[in-house]
Amino acid sequence: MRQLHYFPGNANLAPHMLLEEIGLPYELLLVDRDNNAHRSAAYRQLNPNGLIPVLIDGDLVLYESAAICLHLADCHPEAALAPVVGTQARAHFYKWLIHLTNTVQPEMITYFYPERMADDGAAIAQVKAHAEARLAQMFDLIEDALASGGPYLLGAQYSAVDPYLFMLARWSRMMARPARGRPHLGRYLDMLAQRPAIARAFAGEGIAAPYC
Ligand SMILES: N[C@@H](CCC(=O)N[C@@H](CS)C(=O)NCC(=O)O)C(=O)O
Repeated sequence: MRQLHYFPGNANLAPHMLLEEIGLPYELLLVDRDNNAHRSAAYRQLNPNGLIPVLIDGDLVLYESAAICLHLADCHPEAALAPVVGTQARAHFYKWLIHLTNTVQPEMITYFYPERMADDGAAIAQVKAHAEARLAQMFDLIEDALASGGPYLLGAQYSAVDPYLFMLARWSRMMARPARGRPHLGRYLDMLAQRPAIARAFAGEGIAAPYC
């Protein structure tokens, strides 16, 4: 049995969308962030970092959203969520997933928790503003990639990097230049929002459209 420990809209969104694409049964378990359940001893048994999400898959306990996405894609080749190993498409799949999880996502964390990076109010505001500016540049480059390729991030094939980008793009929705404000990204996000598995994942987390 699969279980996804989640909080609405958190880093569980991309794995959740993949679970819906795969279509096998799973259970959603709410982590009560409002009461700091992610910091509890019981939750830290699952993820010692105290971060959401965690996937339980049989006797496997797995944290890190991108690792969960890779695991789900590997275990369900019939869902075609990643290109064939050893191909150029697979290399680009790695490039995008690692860029999203290793470059864009940490900048999001800086944006949302700038008080972890500085002590006084002015410095905290500056950290947040710089993170937002860097994220805008990152979304500009993703816009360029979609402009010269598409319709998906890898081109013709939908893959796990698309839900991952959707999740991160959603997190930019309150920024001065949200991801959706760029023409190609806007059309891409509209297209993904129509995907039944994505709509089901949002519904499962109690999030209504528009998502971004
Ligand atoms: N690299 C981790 C990051 C997970 C993460 O930062 N999750 C956030 C929610 S989106 C969280 O649990 N935050 C709680 C906290 O920072 O205290 C992953 O992708 O799984």
